[in-house]
Amino acid sequence: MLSSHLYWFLYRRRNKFLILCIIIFCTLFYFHKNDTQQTSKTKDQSIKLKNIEHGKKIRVNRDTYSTPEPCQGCPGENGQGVQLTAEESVNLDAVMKKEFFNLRASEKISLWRSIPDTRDPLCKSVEYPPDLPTASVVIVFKNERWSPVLRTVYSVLNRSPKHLLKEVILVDDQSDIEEMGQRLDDYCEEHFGDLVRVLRAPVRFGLIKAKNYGAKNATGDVVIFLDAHCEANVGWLEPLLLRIKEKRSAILCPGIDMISDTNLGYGGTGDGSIGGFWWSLHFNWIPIPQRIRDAQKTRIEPYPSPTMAGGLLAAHREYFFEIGGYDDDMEVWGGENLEISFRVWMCGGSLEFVPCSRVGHIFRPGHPYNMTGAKGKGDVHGRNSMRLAEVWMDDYKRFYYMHRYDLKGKDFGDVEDRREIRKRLNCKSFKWFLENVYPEKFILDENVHAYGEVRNPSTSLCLDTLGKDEKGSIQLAVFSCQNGASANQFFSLTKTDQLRREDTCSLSTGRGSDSVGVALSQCEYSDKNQKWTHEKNGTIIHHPSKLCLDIEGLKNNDQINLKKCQPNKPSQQWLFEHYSTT
Ligand code: LR7
Ligand code: MN
Repeated sequence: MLSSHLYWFLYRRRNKFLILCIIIFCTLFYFHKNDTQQTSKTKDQSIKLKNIEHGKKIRVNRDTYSTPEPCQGCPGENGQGVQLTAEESVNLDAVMKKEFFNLRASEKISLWRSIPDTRDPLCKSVEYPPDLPTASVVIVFKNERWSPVLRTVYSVLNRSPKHLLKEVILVDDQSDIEEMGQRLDDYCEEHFGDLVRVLRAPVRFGLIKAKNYGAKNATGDVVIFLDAHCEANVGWLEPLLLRIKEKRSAILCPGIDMISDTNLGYGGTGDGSIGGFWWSLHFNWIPIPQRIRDAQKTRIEPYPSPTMAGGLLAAHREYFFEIGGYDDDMEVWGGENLEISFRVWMCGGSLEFVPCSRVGHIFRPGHPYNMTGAKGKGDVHGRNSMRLAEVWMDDYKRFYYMHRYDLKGKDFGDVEDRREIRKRLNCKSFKWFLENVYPEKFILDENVHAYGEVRNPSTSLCLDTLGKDEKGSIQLAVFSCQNGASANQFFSLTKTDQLRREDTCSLSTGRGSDSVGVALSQCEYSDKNQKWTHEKNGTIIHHPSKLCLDIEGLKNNDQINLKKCQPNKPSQQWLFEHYSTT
């Protein structure tokens, strides 16, 4: 229309003045348009992605965090858990056994759903600079199902500013699930163009090598790993990128929210914890120590953590490889999270939790894939952990082998390349890590009077936890002494007079009577009920009660008692495996 009028005017040369006006008008219009583009990038940069099954058509707008069109009445909206009908629940057990989460509930939820904003309210007013580094999100998967994987992808696309998200890379680690084959390629191509790439592992890599593979193919400044059953929350990306912009050598974890494996409800978890570890080289959560809280200027700034859970992290891509990526010879699952944690700290970087970044994860009680590696003879976590202990833990690896006596002398492959990294980067010792990064960690044979197994010589029975989970309070028992082959029999008598294990302390479970049980529960330095001494006459006395550990009449698996002290009674005689000389 406009051009035909223009033509008409020009053709007729009716009025030079009019032409001049048009030129001026066009120039003004051009500059005005450029100006508005600068101030509101949103319009031009939004990308139209097609419908996402279930629910209404939604235009996926990657520029803003704006909540999408609500899928009114759809199951699971606002992060609600999903109730299945009786019909839908038929044989649900079999589904749960195979997938380890409620696939049917997941399939009822839109691939793009709203979830509650679980951030600290303070996070909402943080302003981020526009020139943050870009991110590649790498999601590896083995036998993961369509709906959680695509929901992960959509949450990332929808909740990341477009100019900061370089790409999403899906690495299929040889899944056996048909829908994740060609159908996934086609879907991604049709809906996301080159924004989401699917890479196929040529052989089964295991998640550790698969993550390396994904990161090697990434092109963003920052690489972010997510498990394939996550949901990124509002504003999750910017705080990670900002921190990496400030500190290239910081490896960052978002706060991890809980997505229920049974009904897919999305729940916040708060920020009460940092990552620790057991000497068995399993990850655990510990309460944030006061020293860390004190060092924070505001409660929403990133804070250091000794270790991480593993799956969800952001790192400067080049830095990630400079410090050695992941150990490519670790198989299938496990150990890489502690390995990278120790390594980043010891080699001059830091590991931090970023409270304003929140991502949900489906916690599953099992794995929908084979956990057997080619080399680990089935025990992939054991072998992977051996590799990390051998490279990073110096003499402290003894505590790992105390737990895994069976692995002593077993093959853990070649670790020369990994030791080379440690040399090249001039990394600090594991002792430095314990003293400076994780001073809360109890070291089983330091600052103790005695340690090791606690034997009654007349019966050759030893104090024993019987392998019970020490997360809760458990009764202390006795069992035939294993001569160091069982971590269940390892105790330390500390210089602060606690008779303790790695994380729990002994205390009496009653008062006054002449046969009182002994439990292991959370250590409290100020709790007098946790005070014990080992006397020269061989007894072990519980202080507040003045009663002695007594094994009279006990056999394997019986609970130990406290009785009135009688120093000459053989059932009250105890010997620790080692006595400290210092
Ligand atoms: O052989 C495999 N190949 C894979 O690609 C095995 C698994 N995988 C994929 C899998 O499909 C998934 O997407 O790897 C990802 C992680 O596997 P999960 O989800 O079965 O593992 P997890 O959640 O039980 O494991 C945690 O510990 C692992 C140890 O190796 C990894 O570090 C996981 O990434 C990690 N997950 C988290 O930390 C999520 C947050 C948990 C918390 C708190
Ligand atoms: Mn997971």
